[in-house]
Amino acid sequence: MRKQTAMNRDWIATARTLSEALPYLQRYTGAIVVIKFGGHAMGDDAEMESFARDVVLMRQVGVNPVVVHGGGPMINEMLAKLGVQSEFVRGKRVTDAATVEVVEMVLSGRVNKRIVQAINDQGGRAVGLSGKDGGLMLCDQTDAALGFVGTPSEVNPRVLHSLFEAGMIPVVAPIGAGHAGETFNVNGDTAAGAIAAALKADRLLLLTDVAGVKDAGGEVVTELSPDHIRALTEEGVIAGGMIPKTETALAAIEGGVRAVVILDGRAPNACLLELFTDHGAGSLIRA
Ligand code: X2W
Repeated sequence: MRKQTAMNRDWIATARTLSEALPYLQRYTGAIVVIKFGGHAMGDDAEMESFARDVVLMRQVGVNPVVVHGGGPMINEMLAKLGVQSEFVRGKRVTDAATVEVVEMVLSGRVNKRIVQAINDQGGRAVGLSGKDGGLMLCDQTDAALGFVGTPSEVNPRVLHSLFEAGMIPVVAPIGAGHAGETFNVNGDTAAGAIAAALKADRLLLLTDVAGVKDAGGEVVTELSPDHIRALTEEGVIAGGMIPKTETALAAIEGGVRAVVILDGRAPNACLLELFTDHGAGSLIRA
């Protein structure tokens, strides 16, 4: 039943919000937005549902979203169950032959299909794939000491364009193929950056579990240039887990991505706030 008595003001605000979104909806029609959805940003079923709704809404208003996911915590859990030891060197998992089998199983199987299902449950049409499918992401070994960890050397986004044309939402697991048939474990941020660059994406959204890039006083910086990022890194203000994110952002911009946003994926409707409101979210990085 339509109610026009109580709560009148809330409905008026809802309509105004939609109206105010018009210029943003127009700006992003046909845009390619790559969303890196990290394992730490995934949260519980309610948070997954909220993320999926945002992605489906993007697609509904004419954006071409691509989800590139991680799943580090889920890999850790499975390795622990199987009694396989695992360690990280500079943010990358040392990956032997036994580990890469588990990584592929968890990322391309469990995590990828959970996201696909969540998007489909919201009325979207998601297609799960990894860097192996359609020759999407070929890799070289990053460093012999890391084993089967790959650095993308060739990204062929044709399969993604076919999915856009069919109205589908690609959901990509960060697994790459080697030139000699190897399977490579690729850091999720690295994979998202390489795919965004190959697509010359309008936006790369790096969803994490922190609010953005912080300055020396601990305040989130809402807009930064690559030079500003380099200065904050030299000063040691950008440190730890933020370094791979900002490195990915710089490489993506260098590769032709228009802008990168580092934002908290657990915040409600983080992607919509960033794309479709004046407020924005997190830290926007552009040249
Ligand atoms: C990552 C891939 C998953 C990932 C790993 O094995 O954990 C490497 O470290 P998050 O959730 O985005 O951290 N690969 C080489 O990146 O997951």
